[in-house]
Amino acid sequence: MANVAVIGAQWGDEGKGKVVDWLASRADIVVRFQGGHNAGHTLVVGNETYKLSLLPSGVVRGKLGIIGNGVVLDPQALLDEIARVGAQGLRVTPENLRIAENVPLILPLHPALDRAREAARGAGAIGTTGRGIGPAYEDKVARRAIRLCDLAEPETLGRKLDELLLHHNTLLRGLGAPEFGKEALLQELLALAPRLLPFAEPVWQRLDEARRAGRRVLFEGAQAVMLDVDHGTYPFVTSSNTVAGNAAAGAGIAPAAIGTVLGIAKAYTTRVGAGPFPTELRDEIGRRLGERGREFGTVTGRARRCGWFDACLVRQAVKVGGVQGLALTKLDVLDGLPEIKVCVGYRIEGAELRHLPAGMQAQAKAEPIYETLEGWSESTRGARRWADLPATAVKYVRRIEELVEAPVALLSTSPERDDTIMVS
Ligand code: 2SA
Ligand code: MG
Repeated sequence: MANVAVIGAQWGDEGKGKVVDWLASRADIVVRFQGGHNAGHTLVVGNETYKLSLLPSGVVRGKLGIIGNGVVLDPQALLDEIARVGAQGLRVTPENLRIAENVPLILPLHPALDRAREAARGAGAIGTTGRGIGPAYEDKVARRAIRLCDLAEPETLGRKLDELLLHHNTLLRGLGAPEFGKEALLQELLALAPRLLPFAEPVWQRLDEARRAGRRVLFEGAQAVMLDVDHGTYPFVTSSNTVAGNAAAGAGIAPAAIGTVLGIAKAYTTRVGAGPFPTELRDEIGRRLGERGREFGTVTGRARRCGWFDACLVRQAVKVGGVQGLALTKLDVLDGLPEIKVCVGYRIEGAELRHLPAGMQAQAKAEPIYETLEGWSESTRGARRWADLPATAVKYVRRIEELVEAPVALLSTSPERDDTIMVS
């Protein structure tokens, strides 16, 4: 197997954790290249359920995990997560986890700003995870971020904290939120340094060596294409590029090394947080999808909004995200529905479109154009062979392939890793 990048093709929570876990058994190294602890990947391994936010999923399967420079790293959240999985019997040490020395850090002032801004937005809130992701990326781009390597240089740290606090305290004051003092932050970071620095290294070197040795790398995306800061439903997006192209920049490796790009999509659609969602169902069917699919956020526990599969949007995600094949998950949640709708385009003020335009108002007004397919009464849960699926379920999958213009390469029929069908 060549290298593979896995990205979400909708608004997140497509079941990337399981598919990454399935692929991790065939890889040597698993790399996170964007996002932070706003991600929530659930892995079911036998009787253990691991909820990972920052750790690359491969560590659960004894693979080397790498956190790339494209991630924003909350040191305390990482240490907490390491302690949490440690209590489940999984040891994370510098032997199985390496972190890019140039990764920007999330400090306590980032979630404080994130939450104060969300509160100030009131009804116009984005519905962020409140983890400080946006403010941390802002600091990175503004060239004032504190990076992991700075923990080894107390002088640099002091100087950068001055600049950072000047900026943040001005903003926090304006929002009526408590300000931060330098000394406490400095001491906190210096105390974390000896626990974090053993993980730090120029990971690009390790990846280069791995490439030359023919070792297989799996790039694990977080969030999804429709939450991409450029290509998503802006401003209702996260603050990183979630498309496969960012795997190269966010890890420090050649674009050609990314390999095959697999997009993950649920057999229906969900979204957490605010923003346009043309196929959202605010009715009994929407509630049924949420219940049967257990649609609650891994990180925040928020209930997810549910709706029909939007083939128009996934097709767009396939194009901009560089997706070569799809893994379709949670097909079983549709079991027992007499008919199933699929969105094939939008009607916006009388015009019919085959893509979602970028304007906020246009996106909010987009009404789905549906195609109706026949459902199935049989259970598809746990199916492991294509031949085990009812004919109408096969038809549904085949129609999705046509509409999104990408083949369905994998079909996942339960959270268990082995309940996966390779589609040929
Ligand atoms: P942020 O916190 O700045 O990244 O939020 C901006 C938008 O991005 C959405 N977002 C997500 N959507 C789905 N899943 C995510 N991760 C968790 C999970 C979510 C949870 O995997 O379960 O536990 O609630 C995720 N992370 C960010 C977010 O909802 C905003 O719309
Ligand atoms: Mg998730």
